[in-house]
Amino acid sequence: MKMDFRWHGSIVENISQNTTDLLKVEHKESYAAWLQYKNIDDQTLVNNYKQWCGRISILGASVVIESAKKELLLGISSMLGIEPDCSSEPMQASLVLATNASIVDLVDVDFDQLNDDGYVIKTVTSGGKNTIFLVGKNDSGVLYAAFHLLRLMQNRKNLQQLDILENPKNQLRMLNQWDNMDGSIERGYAGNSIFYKENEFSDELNRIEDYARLLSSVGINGIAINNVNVHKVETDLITSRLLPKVAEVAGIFRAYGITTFLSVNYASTITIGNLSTADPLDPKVRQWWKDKAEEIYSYIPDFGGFLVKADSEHRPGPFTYGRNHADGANMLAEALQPFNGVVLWRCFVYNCLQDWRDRTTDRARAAYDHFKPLDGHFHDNVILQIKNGPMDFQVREGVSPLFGAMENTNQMLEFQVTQEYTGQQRHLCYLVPQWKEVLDFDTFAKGKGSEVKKVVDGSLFQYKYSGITAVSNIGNDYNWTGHTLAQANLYGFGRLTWNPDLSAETITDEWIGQTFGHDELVKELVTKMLLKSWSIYEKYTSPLGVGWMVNPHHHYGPNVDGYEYDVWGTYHFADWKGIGVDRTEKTGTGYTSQYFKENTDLYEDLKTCPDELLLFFHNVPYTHKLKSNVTVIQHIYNTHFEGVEEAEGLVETWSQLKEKIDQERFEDILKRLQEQANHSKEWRDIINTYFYRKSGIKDEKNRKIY
Ligand code: GCV
Repeated sequence: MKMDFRWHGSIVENISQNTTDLLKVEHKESYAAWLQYKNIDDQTLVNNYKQWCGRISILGASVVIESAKKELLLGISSMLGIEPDCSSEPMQASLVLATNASIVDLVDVDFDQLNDDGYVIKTVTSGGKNTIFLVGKNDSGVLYAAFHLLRLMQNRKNLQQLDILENPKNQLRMLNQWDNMDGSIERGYAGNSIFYKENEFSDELNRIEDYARLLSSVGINGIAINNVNVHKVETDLITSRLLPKVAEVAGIFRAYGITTFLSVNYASTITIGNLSTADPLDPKVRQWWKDKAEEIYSYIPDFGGFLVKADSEHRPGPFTYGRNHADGANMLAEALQPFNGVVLWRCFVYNCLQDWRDRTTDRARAAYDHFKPLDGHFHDNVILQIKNGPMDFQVREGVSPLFGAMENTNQMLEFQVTQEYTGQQRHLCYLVPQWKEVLDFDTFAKGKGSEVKKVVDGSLFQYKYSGITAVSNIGNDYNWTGHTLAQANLYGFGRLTWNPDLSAETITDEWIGQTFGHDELVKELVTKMLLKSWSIYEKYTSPLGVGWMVNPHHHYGPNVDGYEYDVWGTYHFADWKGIGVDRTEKTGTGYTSQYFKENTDLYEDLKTCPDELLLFFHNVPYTHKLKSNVTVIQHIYNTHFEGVEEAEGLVETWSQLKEKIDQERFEDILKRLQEQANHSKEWRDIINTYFYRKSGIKDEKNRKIY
């Protein structure tokens, strides 16, 4: 069936009807996320923008440049109601798109300052004629420049005197899908996979294209399209049965400057290769992977490489054969090397069945203990992918001490945009402020000023490959992310991978302007809600860095003793005397010694350890006084009461915007905030009651604790 429909004001004809098309019509604001391209109603501004956007010249031809053109035409026609003329003649144009190679004589720019994917946006006035040049170092740079211009227009910025030069700070800016081929998503909270359905690829390719647009608009340039837990069916992704489909998806992403990667089963040689071993030193195994790489590249010549979870949570790995992780990673690296592919080797390696009663073992130590001794042993096309914290994406935990600890091994950082432990997109938890803290954390690896962001942008140790990746938070829900405000996490992640120095305020402001428009009250209140939300969530869930008090397995809702692998006792070591994990060198697990001295000293000493991480590093009596002069137990009570009040405050604040937001998004968000406020009471009551019973100490303010 054919239909016509409006995509935000511009008429798009003859598009065959499928689910995605209907989503775009029926849920247009929710679906469009931050690429709303709403009609601009300020006529002066429209007239001003029209002088730049009426005649576009495009120099160069490639699928990526074609995407830039498509996006500009869509954005301009939607916002300004005009259909620009397009040509390849720069002299007559008001907007010129080009790579620097094709434009070098026309615009006065020092192109040597541009790195791969970088771009210049410059307004040039000559002979009474004004032109905006969008010039990329490469084709992706042109696309990023187009998205940048559209961002400026969506944010109603003046285009009169643009002189912008942007280079991405990180070379690899990736997302990891934890999508399974049965259509489910591990830790997915926004419906099912947009990639797979019933163990086949989805045929809704235009949904994947819209995802690519969203990602490219914030600078993402790589994606691993299947879960790191690779089951039998996904092991087949690297076989001739499914590679044509992978290639089709890779083609969609390629047009948006995004390289496709696959998560692979370390034991593929056994599962699909008819070998009896996956020993990385076995010549037959090595040859199998070399042949396999060649086959993959025959389908996808620019394939990015493999993402691997090995020897972790029951996944196979080199330990089975008495080999180490350098042996495992290097075997794959060797196979990918002739094609310039890379291995993203995860450091989330730990023994999930370890005995916690022995207080010298500590899951937090595991990544460093396994990998630090291997520094310098990995091939230069291996990148170690390290979670931001040593445990697992908790509401708050220390920063992984592995960052900066391996001078001779490429490293990249892994965040989790999907809100596994942070409210599962039913609660509002804007993670940009948390990620900023991690990126700005000073490792002291080369003295003061050795922040994590400088480790993972490769500049501290001149890594050949490095970057930032994250677990995505999208699914096939009509608004992509379940909670509409969780779109801000995806946006913010992308923007931070492009430039970790952007402030949370800038990112938030940009996102709100594009997503909800420019009403002052909307800006003020949504900014407040987003920027406070991590702290609110932390208050009613996880005090002082203790972490993990969630229901086992699904990780939603309060359960103080809920750590699933903790068959041996409690994770937080709370008893009648006190609470917290002693990770000190002196009396605990020795984890603090994995940091460089400045941080070891900071965390080791109770007097200097920051309150918000106190229970992550120390076991203290409930009566221990925090720097705020409040006791630990009183802090637990206070923050849980405050957290509920503040969660209720979110509902009130949002309610003030009823007349200013379209009905669907207003109500969707309101419902989620109401659920959050109710659920926060359950958290408060369960946690306060638990610690009241454990400690026997009353709330000083005599509030009701059950
Ligand atoms: C993909 C945590 C999650 C798992 C996830 C794992 C990982 O343990 O709960 O769902 O598995 O991290 O990052 O590999």
